[in-house]
Amino acid sequence: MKLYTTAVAPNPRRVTIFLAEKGIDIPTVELDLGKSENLAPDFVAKNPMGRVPVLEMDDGSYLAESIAICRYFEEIQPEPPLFGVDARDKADVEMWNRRMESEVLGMVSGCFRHTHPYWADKIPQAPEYGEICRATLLERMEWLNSELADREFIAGDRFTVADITAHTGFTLARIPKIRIGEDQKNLQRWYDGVAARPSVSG
Ligand SMILES: N[C@@H](CCC(=O)N[C@@H](CS)C(=O)NCC(=O)O)C(=O)O
Repeated sequence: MKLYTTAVAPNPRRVTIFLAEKGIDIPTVELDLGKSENLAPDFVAKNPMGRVPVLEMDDGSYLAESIAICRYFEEIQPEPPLFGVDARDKADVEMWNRRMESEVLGMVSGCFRHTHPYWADKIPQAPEYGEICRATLLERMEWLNSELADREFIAGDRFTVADITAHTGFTLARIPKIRIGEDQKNLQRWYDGVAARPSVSG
């Protein structure tokens, strides 16, 4: 197997953090998104979306989408469980991971893509939409801060893929200058705790 990735980009980081939590080490191929290597015909043949990450299987087939790749590794190596442990817990992790995708990573990404000069010559930008994403994220941060008052992690008392999704979102948020508020102590405590994990800091 081989992972096509970009070390600093949030979606590939979701997979590399996930793999590090599992103790799985596979070869990687680094793509430079700044040079649009993801849009080169040989890469688009692997993933028609032209996006990283992509997992190349031993049979020569390809699997894209961060969470699909994480799911695959969860199935072939269940320990430690990062998608939940029983029917209810798995459903809770699914719910929280989806929320973190749409309400955190999605909003950060929308703000970054539609307001930052990096994207100006790459995509059609709608700055007003980017600012709506920023405002939505700020509301979601208030909500998450209150959710985290009585539990350690996003989906409960165990570290899961939902923490990985949310954390990569908040890390990316620093680029469009969205910071956890000084009064958002629970969110900051959670962020710092995840940042200190070897899978994230290493
Ligand atoms: N839903 C996809 C999103 C993948 C994605 O957006 N990857 C970004 C890097 S974080 C990318 O390849 N961007 C390049 C581009 O948009 O040109 C996933 O979860 O893997």
